[in-house]
Amino acid sequence: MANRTVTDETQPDNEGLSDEGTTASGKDFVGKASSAAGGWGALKSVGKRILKSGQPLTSVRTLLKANQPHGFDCPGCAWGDPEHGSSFEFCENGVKAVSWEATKERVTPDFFENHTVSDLQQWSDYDLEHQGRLTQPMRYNLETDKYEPVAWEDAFREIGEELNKLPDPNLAEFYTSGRTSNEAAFLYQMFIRLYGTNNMPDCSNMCHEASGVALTEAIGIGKGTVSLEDFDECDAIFCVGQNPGTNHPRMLAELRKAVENGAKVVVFNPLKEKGLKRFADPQEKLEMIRGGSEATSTDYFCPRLGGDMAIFRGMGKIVFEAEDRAQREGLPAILDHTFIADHAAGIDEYRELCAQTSWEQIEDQSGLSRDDIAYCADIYMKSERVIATWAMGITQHRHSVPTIREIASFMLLRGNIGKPGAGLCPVRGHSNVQGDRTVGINEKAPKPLLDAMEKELGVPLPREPGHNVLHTIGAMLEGSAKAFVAMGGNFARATPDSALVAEAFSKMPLAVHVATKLNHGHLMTGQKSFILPCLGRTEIDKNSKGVAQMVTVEDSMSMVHGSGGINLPASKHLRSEVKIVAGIAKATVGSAVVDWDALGDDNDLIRDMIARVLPIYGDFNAQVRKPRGFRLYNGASHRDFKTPNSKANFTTHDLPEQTEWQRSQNDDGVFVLQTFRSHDQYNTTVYGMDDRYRGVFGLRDIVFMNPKDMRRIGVKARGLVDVVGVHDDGIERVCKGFRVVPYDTPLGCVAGYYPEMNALVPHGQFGTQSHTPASKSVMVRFRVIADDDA
Ligand SMILES: Nc1nc2c(c(=O)[nH]1)N[C@H]1C(S)=C(S)[C@@H](COP(=O)(O)OP(=O)(O)OC[C@H]3O[C@@H](n4cnc5c(=O)[nH]c(N)nc54)[C@H](O)[C@@H]3O)O[C@H]1N2
Ligand SMILES: Nc1nc2c(c(=O)[nH]1)N[C@H]1C(S)=C(S)[C@@H](COP(=O)(O)OP(=O)(O)OC[C@H]3O[C@@H](n4cnc5c(=O)[nH]c(N)nc54)[C@H](O)[C@@H]3O)O[C@H]1N2
Ligand SMILES: [Mo]
Repeated sequence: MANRTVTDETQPDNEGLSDEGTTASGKDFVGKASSAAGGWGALKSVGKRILKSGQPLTSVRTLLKANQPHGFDCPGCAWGDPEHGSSFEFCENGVKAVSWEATKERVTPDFFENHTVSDLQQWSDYDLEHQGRLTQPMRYNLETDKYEPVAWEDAFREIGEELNKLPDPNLAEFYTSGRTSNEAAFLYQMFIRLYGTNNMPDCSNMCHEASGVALTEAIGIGKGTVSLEDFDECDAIFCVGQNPGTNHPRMLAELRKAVENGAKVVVFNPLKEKGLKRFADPQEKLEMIRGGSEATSTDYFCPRLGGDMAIFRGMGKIVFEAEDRAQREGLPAILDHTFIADHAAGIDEYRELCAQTSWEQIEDQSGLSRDDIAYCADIYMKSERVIATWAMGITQHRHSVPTIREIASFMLLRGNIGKPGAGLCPVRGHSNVQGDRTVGINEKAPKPLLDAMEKELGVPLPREPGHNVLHTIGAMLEGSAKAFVAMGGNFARATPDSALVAEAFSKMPLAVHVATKLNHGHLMTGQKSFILPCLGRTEIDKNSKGVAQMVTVEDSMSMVHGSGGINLPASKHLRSEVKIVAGIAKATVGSAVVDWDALGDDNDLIRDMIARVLPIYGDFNAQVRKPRGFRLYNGASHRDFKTPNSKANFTTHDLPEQTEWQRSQNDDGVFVLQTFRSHDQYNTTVYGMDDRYRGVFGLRDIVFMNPKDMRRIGVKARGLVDVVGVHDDGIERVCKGFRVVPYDTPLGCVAGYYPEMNALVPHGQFGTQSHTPASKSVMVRFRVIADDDA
């Protein structure tokens, strides 16, 4: 079977782009893209990063401890750690995340004395975070428009007083970003529930919520089923809607190994992401010397935005047709009938859905031909063990839940769940986003968790579901939200309609940010605002008895690891997230039910409590002290499906009547925009202005567009446009002054960077069931300001 890469007329190959703009004028932001991910480019970037941190020795020492049995868990991503790592796993992403935290730059009270908040609001995301680590708790003074130092205990007392003034606890919103450890998150949700609300918006609502919802329905657990070892044993991987070269670089080693082992790696991605083509592993010394690189995929297809559900439906059709043929001709079965009979429900309805879906609809939504889809289905049918992986390219559409149900159904057909070398793998984003959910950061937590919490605490807790991110935005915009507390993150910049959200923040009576670095969210000050600086994961955290404290996190493969810092804290005033939560909680709900001082001083006590409430943690304190931790029980990976009917369920969703791409075709000049990450950012943290793998340098206000579309709207390379939102809710959305970059993206599909483009993402367009903002299918049009780089 020859390998395929789709490069037809609608999808011109953009390798030619590399030759553009190599002269050195300020305007030439399109340059030579790397030919493979990793390699010397990555090493060079790492070297620069380490020098830039100002603490080269500390940085190197710190890196050697990343993801090692006795080090800290790398805050870079949620990819799993190998069982027998010898030296540290090199990863450009990890280096950036670690040196970002280990910088020698500091944001001291003097800094705030020298700059008003209104001043700082004019700074870029990049400039703000590059000022370095926050050093002292600060309180906003409305009169001077400056942040001023405040003692920890005063901050806690005032925050408690403000929260207790609210007539209804449901007027407060408690956000969590996914770096927060299990211990801090558990304490935080306990405090929030004792305070009286389930308003727990978290970054997961904007991220893998759709995976959680879809997989819970399909297989009874909202998590992936694979472990890292499965990648060594698989025959095929479908890698869909993700860019691991940038966002989970350690995954490239697995993809590459799979290709070397003879497995097929099939990619569906509208863009030809470098890392999904070739990877030079900086850990392979010989290869580095020879300048070689190896393939990370065998077959690459570029569907239209939002077209993946149609592809999987099409492949399902082909599989059923092949099964019918096999039965007619007395050939071996294609479906895994034993698995389906023993473990699955609803195949007849799914077969019917597949039969009813027309090829015309499948080809139009996906942009792939029936032939191409049949080719992929053939790979699936010839493989005994198949893994499907995905990330934001799948989860940030209106029909994300149906799409993930479709992927799961397709995998069930041949029993590809719960056997070695096979399974589902939603690749999580933040390093502990999965763990935060497991320990109770959930606005609609399952009843058993709430029952167990009540039993542990001996008091009733609120049962009404609380706010997710979109509900919180709604409450802010209508003015009913009166307090906002953030455990990390950058809510105001990460959320859709960021311009509106920013405005709403200024009316908020109380805003509290627990953070490591300054960001725009902190500058959208309400009447009372606090910045509470915390220790980062790389830093030593000692309790009052001088005993070093460890925290724990859970990766995408349900592995729970310990993480203990090794660097000295950035400032002697910093406190751990655990201690900060305990401080706010004590000042707000008092210590009658929970001894916050004791828990805040000993993470072992928190872990004991977690294990009492959530028995899956077993003897948590003992297990987590084993090298590399332990795996939480994952029923689906043992074919123990914890669904109401105890079966894995096939989907019952129709394809969307129209995808956004199809809708955009009704109106000349309307495009579908995906908002994604450059190679030099971590969500709202902008490390630098380059996107090396895509060949873009020194600029982020850009739009990637197919050259044919550029001709259609009358703009040349580097032309200047305003990007205007097309959404019929009467709100004007515009991003002004963006440069157009010709790029190999399907016709009608454009791309740009988040968070800059969040002003265009409408909060009213979100995933059915998941409430995830549809930030990969935003309808826009263009106003051409200058047709070339004038
Ligand atoms: N360095 C770095 N690492 C990170 C992060 C970071 O910002 N920087 N963020 C972390 C977080 S929180 C997360 S959630 C993950 C995000 O990891 P990713 O999901 O890889 O992140 P995105 O940059 O949003 O990339 C989306 C990818 O999906 C493709 N895509 C978009 N729409 C579609 C579609 O409709 N169909 C298909 N098939 N593909 C599509 C895009 O072309 C792009 O390659 O990474 C984590 N790791
Ligand atoms: N348009 C668009 N919007 C998106 C996305 C998209 O693809 N497109 N992706 C979405 C996704 S997947 C996600 S996960 C969200 C991310 O949303 P968030 O998680 O809210 O955002 P981050 O940018 O990761 O947060 C960065 C801030 O976290 C703080 N921080 C860093 N480390 C720590 C720590 O150890 N402790 C504490 N307390 N604070 C810390 C720092 O102050 C830093 O400024 O954005 C979402 N928004
Ligand atoms: Mo994420």
